[in-house]
Amino acid sequence: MSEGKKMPISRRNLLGATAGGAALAGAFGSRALLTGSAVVGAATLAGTTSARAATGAEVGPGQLDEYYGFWSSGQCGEMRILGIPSMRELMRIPVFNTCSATGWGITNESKKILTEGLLPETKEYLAANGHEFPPNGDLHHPHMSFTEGTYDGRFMFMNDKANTRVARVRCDVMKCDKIIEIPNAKAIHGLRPQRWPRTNYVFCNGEDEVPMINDGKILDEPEKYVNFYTAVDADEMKVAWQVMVSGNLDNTDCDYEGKYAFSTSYNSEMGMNLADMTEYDMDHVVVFNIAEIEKGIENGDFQELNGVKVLDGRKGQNKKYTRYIPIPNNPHGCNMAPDKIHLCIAGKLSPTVSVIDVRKLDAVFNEDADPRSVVVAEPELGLGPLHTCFDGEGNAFTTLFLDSQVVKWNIEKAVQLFNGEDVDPIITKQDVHYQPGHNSTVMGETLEASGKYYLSMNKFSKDRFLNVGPLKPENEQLFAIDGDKMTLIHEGPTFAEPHDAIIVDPSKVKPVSVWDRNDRMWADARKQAEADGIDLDDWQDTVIRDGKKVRVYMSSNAPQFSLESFTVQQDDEVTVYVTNLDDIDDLTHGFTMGNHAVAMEVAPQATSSVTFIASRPGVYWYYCQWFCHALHMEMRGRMFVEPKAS
Ligand code: RUQ
Ligand code: CUA
Ligand code: CA
Repeated sequence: MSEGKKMPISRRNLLGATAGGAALAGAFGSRALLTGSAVVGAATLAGTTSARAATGAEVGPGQLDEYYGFWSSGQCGEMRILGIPSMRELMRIPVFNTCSATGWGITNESKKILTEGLLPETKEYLAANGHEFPPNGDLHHPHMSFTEGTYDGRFMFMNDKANTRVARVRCDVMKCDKIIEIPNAKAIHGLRPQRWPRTNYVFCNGEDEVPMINDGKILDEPEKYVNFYTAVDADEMKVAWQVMVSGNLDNTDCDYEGKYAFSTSYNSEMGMNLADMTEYDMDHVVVFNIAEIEKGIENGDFQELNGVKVLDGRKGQNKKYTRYIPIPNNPHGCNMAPDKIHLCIAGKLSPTVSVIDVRKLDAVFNEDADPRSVVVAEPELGLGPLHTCFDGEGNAFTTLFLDSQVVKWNIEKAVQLFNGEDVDPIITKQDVHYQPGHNSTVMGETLEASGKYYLSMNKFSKDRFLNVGPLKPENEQLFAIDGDKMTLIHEGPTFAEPHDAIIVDPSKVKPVSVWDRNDRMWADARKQAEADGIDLDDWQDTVIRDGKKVRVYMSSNAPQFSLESFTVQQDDEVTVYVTNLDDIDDLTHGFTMGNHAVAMEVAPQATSSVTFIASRPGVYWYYCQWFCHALHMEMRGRMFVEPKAS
């Protein structure tokens, strides 16, 4: 191998816990290592169709899937819904992106959600750059709300690393209803809803540290850099509190008791470059004591920063809010096992997973026990461990990025090994293609975890698909788990770039097929209609002039808009409200105004609105953009813009 020349030691030794950090990072990123560990054309490729049938995972045409999959789309900024085990993509839910099909980022209803949670200084920045809201997002971690340790089907929560935002999607209609920007923190990465007693908080990691007063006066004084851990009130979608921490934050999880939350940090060094960030052999996991933090808020032990109550949980503050547990080495994944006891921290640059017994945390907080005393196992599993998921039977699956494998191992045996017993916790290793990041099992992050299917979200697809140019898709593989056997039943490309996914039993999620006419999504439209004397629940064909503002109310019934045409004056600000009066399953209409950059979805019984300036005189056709009827093409009408009197 070519890296052998540069570093005359084997990469397995090199990645052992004792090697120097910077050297490790060099090896981790090296091109040669990346390609060297790929298993090209492995036997697992063959016969996935028959494998699917053999494992009972075949989903024929017209058959429904067993499970929902809720998918991140990374830098595409949307959430996706897949069917498991077919891996068919069922829907895309726009969140941090814009969407031409649904009008997300175009309609007044979506623009309100995209803008109302932005900080004033962000709005100023965006205005200076010709935006109303960030046109991009980077959605890594979608997770469902919990009640008593399992999914309750109310909401999905997700992060935007790119613009430091947190969003919520309503699971009844599968639409985003809230997006907030998090003050103080930079780059929200890890995100996890509280499990117990219910999701009162959504825990959010700020990945990037910045000077405490970030006003352009401080650059190279790392001691003045801080990082923020944020708890968002899940019902209100407002920041409840923040804790200032030492080191940066990567991934987060919490326990099954509502007592502790946890964050991994790969930069305990507070380094500003790669060499510095990998200097120490040990980084840490920060443990947050929820009850003590709430007490601290109550007792006024906080400072107010940009409207947020911020507690000081930095190292050496000797307060009860946080503890720092040393963990090797630039750790990444942070995953709580459904046994309610074991927290698994993936070592990334260390070939180990550090297992923390959360029952031992009380002693660390109350009796100042040695923080490392909570580590009850640290099995060596392979190279580049990133994330762990669980089967509900005491076993864990950890992705090995560098080895391009998943390792299935037994938690209890790992504890026994740590205690000096002669046991091997590793059950099996399975090749995947290639370089896996996240993984998931069915209901794996809940008390109802099952090992039925295993999802491997691989970062590289290389030679697995027809070449589509320099930019390659990612590759996702689904395995059926039967005892200790893992059988590949699906692999398929995905566009940029699913990071994380959860697999949810359909008994937890009950979306509607037709909107409630009183839904709060269009409360503003309803208010305006009332003021204008319009009944939004009935046939509408009214144009209201209000100075330079014109409000056009129309309803739709397949295959017709109630207004065949309407007339406005040049430079009027026109708002079109369309209400879909059809209440039949799957009868969505749309509204597209030709050459006006206006398009939106209007699902059964929904109201949507859009506002634009009619700056060009002439005739413009509007049409229904969702195929709804045999006469769908005929579902159109004209806007007539009269020229300004000169
Ligand atoms: S992180 S590959 Cu953005 Cu979820 Cu681990
Ligand atoms: Cu209505 Cu197409
Ligand atoms: Ca480090």
